[in-house]
Amino acid sequence: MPATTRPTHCCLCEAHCGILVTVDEDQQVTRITGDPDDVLSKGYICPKATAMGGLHHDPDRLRTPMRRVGETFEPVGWDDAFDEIGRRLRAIRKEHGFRALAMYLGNPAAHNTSVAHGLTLRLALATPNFYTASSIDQYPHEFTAWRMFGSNALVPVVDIDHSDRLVIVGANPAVSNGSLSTMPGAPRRIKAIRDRGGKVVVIDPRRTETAKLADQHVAVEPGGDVYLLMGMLHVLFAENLCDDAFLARSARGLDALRDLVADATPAAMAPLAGIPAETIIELAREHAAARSAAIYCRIGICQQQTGTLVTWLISAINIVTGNLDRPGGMMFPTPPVDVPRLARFIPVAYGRWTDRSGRYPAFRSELPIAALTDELTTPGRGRIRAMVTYAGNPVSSVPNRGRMDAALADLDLMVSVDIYLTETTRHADFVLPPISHLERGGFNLLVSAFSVRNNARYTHQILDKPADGFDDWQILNRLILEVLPIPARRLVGRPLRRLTDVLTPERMLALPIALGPYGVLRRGRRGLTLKRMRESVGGIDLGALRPRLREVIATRGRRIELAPESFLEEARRILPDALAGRSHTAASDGYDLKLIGRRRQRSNNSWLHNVPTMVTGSNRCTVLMHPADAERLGIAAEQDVTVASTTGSIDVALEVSDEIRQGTVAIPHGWGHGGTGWRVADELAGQNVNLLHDPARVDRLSGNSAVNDTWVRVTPVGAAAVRSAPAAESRTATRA
Ligand SMILES: Nc1nc2c(c(=O)[nH]1)N[C@H]1C(S)=C(S)[C@@H](COP(=O)(O)OP(=O)(O)OC[C@H]3O[C@@H](n4cnc5c(=O)[nH]c(N)nc54)[C@H](O)[C@@H]3O)O[C@H]1N2
Ligand SMILES: Nc1nc2c(c(=O)[nH]1)N[C@H]1C(S)=C(S)[C@@H](COP(=O)(O)OP(=O)(O)OC[C@H]3O[C@@H](n4cnc5c(=O)[nH]c(N)nc54)[C@H](O)[C@@H]3O)O[C@H]1N2
Ligand code: SF4
Ligand SMILES: [Mo]
Repeated sequence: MPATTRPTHCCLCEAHCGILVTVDEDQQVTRITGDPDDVLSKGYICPKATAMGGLHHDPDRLRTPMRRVGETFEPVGWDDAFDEIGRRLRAIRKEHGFRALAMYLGNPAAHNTSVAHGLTLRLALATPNFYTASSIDQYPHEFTAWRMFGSNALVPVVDIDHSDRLVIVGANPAVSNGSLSTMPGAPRRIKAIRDRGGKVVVIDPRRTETAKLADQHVAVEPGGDVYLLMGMLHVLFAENLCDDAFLARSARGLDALRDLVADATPAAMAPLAGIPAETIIELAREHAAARSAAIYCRIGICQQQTGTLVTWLISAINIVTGNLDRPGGMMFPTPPVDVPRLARFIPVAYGRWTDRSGRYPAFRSELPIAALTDELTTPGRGRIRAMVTYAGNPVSSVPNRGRMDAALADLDLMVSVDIYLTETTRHADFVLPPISHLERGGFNLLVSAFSVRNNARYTHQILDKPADGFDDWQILNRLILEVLPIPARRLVGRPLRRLTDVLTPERMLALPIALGPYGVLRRGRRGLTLKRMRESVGGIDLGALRPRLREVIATRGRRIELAPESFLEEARRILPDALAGRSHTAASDGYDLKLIGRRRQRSNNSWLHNVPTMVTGSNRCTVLMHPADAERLGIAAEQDVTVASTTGSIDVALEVSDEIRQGTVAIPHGWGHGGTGWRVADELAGQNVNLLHDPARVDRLSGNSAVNDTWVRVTPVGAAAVRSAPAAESRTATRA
C-alpha cells in the first residue's frame, strides 16, 4: 500500500484534537499534524499528539493476552483466558459473595468508545465495590451539579468563545486543553478573549502557562479559594450587584446564601485567601459589571478538602451575576445524544451503600477510591478477593501507593484490561490488551457532551485491526458473559456471544443519534446520522452553545437550588474558625510547605512516559519551589531532596522558580515507574507523589480524594532529621 494521510482524533485527552496521520507503505506512522478541517480543534494539537504514533509502535505495548506464571507472564489464547477468568471469578463470588468482586475503571475509558461496555461490566459484576478515577477527579463538579441542578450530568460548560470575562480557578487549560469544558486550542481561545477586548484572570498558587496568557494572575494560598469566594459573594450581596430578574425567575435559596456570607467580608477573608481584600472586591465588581463572565474551575479545586464547597460557591457567583445559561457565561451543551436533556431520567444514587467502615457513601453507583485500599486489606466478610481493572493505574493514581501495591499482590484473582504492564497491571493474573488507539474508530459521546461548541465528530480508524486483535468492548463483552449467571453456560454461551458481538459501540449509538436533537428521526431527511458524521470533513459543527436551562433543569420545581442544606452546613462548619482567623488548612507540626500538583504538557497522567519523545528535556518529576524557600532551607536547584508528609516520603530533584507562591511546592503525579520493566519509563528518575497523600483526606461532601494542599517538609537527601514512617504504619496511626 502506498503512503496515506488520513484524518482521525488524538484521543489521549478530552480535547480529542483532529489530527492527520501519515502512514507509509510498511504501516509505520511517519507523521502526525493538526487537522485544519476539524470543526472544534481547527488544526491545533499539543506536543502529545505525536505520542499516538509512539504508543502504537511501542515494543512494550502488549499485543497478546498474558497469563501470570509465577513472577513472569506468558502469552495465552483469548478463549483460554476468558474460560479460566470466568471459572475463577464465579468460584470466588460463590465462596465470598458479590462484595468480594471489585472493579476499577480508569481515565482513558472516558476517551474510549467502549465506555458503555465498561459500565455494563460493572452492572454484571453487581458489586458495591466499584471505583473509578472520577473520585480523584470530577466528583465535586458532579456532586454540585446534582444538588444545584438535579443531575450529576448537568455540569455546565464555559462558553469561552463568547465570554467577555473569564476567571480560571485551579485549572491550567493552556496545558490541559480543558476538562469538563472540552476546548482544544485553549491558548488560542484565551488569547481571543483578550483580542476582543475581554479580560482573563487566573487564580492559582502558581504562575502557570495559562496565567502567562492572562491579564491578571491572583496567587491564592492553596486551599484559600473558599475564603476568596465567600468574600466575593459578600461583596455581590452587600453592593447589590446581583441579577435580580434572573434569580427571581430561576433560583431558590437566595436568602440562605446571602445570610451565609453576611459576615464574610473581604477584610476577614483576605488573610486566609492569602491575597489583598481589594483584590477580592475588584474580582466581585468586575464579574458583575462584565457583559458576560464565567468562573471556570477544575482539578486544583476538585482535589481540595473544600472541593464541593468551592465548586458550589463558583457556580453560585456565576448564577447570582446572571451568568448561567447566558452566552459567554456557563452553559449546558446540546450534544448529538442529548445527555443534559436525558439527565432527568437517570436517577442519581447517593448513600445507598457505603464501604464496610461506613465512612464513605456511594455516589453515582460507586464508592470513592479513598475507600479502596482498606476494602482490599481489612480482613473479614466482604474483603475484595478479585479485581478487574479497566484502563486504570490505581497504584500510581490513588493516594497511598505502598499499601495498594501490596494489597493487589495479595488478591486471589486480578484481571487487567490494559495496553501495558504497569505499576498496577503487573499484579494481574491476566492482562488483556485491546488493539491500539489507531486501530479503532467511532463516536465519543462524553467528549461531545462537554464541548465548548456543539459538534458531532467521528473518529476514523487509521490502521487495520490485527486479525487476532480485540477492541476494549469485545474484551469487556466477553468478561460480561463470564460473570452473568447463564444456565447451561457451554451451550448457551456461544449464541449469546454472537449476539453481543453485533452490539458494537457504534451500533449502540446510531439510534440515539438519529433520535437526538439534530437526528434524522427528529429533523427529517437532512438530519444527523452516524453515517453523515463519518462522511463529513472534520466533523459537523452544530453551532454555538445555546441557552436551555428551562429545558434541562432536573430539580423538583425546576429551579436552581442555590443553597443546598448540606452545603450550607459544611460552610457554617468552617466559617466561625475563619472569622476567628483560622484556616481549615492549618499546618501540622514540623511541616511548613503546602504541596500541590502540576500537570506537565508531555505527560498524560501515568502512561506516556514510555514514549521517548515525551520524556526528554523539561518533562521531569521535580519539586518546584520558590527561591526564598530554597534559600531559607539552604538547598539549591537540581539538588536531590526528600519531600516528606505524615503519610510517606519521596526523593526528587529540586527545581527553583519564582512562578510558584512562596510557602507552596508542586510535584507532578504519575511518575515512579521503577520495576515495571518498561524499557524507557523504568529508567526515569522520579517517584510517585501519591506516596505523600493520605487517602483519608477527602472532600468532606463528595468523598473526592483531597491530594491538594498537603503539608510537607523538604530537606536535602539524607539530611532528614526523622524520616517519616512507612505508609502503612502512618495510615494506621491516622485512623487510631
Ligand atoms: N496526586 C495526584 N493524583 C492524581 C491526580 C493528580 O492531579 N494528583 N490526577 C487524577 C486524575 S485527574 C486522573 S483522571 C487519574 C487517572 O487515574 P487512572 O485512570 O487510574 O490512571 P492513568 O494514568 O490514566 O492510567 C490509565 C491506564 O489505562 C491504560 N490505557 C490507555 N489507553 C487505554 C485504552 O484505550 N484501553 C485500555 N484498556 N487501557 C488503556 C494505560 O496503559 C494506563 O495503564 O489520576 C488521578 N491521580
Ligand atoms: N498535558 C496534560 N494534559 C492533561 C492531563 C495530563 O496529565 N497532562 N490530564 C487530563 C486530565 S485526566 C484532567 S482531569 C485534566 C485536568 O485539567 P486541569 O485542571 O486544567 O489541569 P491541572 O494542570 O491539574 O490544573 C490544576 C491547577 O490548579 C492549581 N492549583 C493547585 N492547588 C490550587 C488551589 O488550592 N487553588 C487554586 N486556585 N489552584 C490550585 C495548580 O497549580 C494547577 O495549575 O487535564 C487533562 N489534560
Ligand atoms: S490536547 Fe494534546 S493530548 Fe489532548 S487531544 Fe489534543 S493533541 Fe491530544
Ligand atoms: Mo482526570
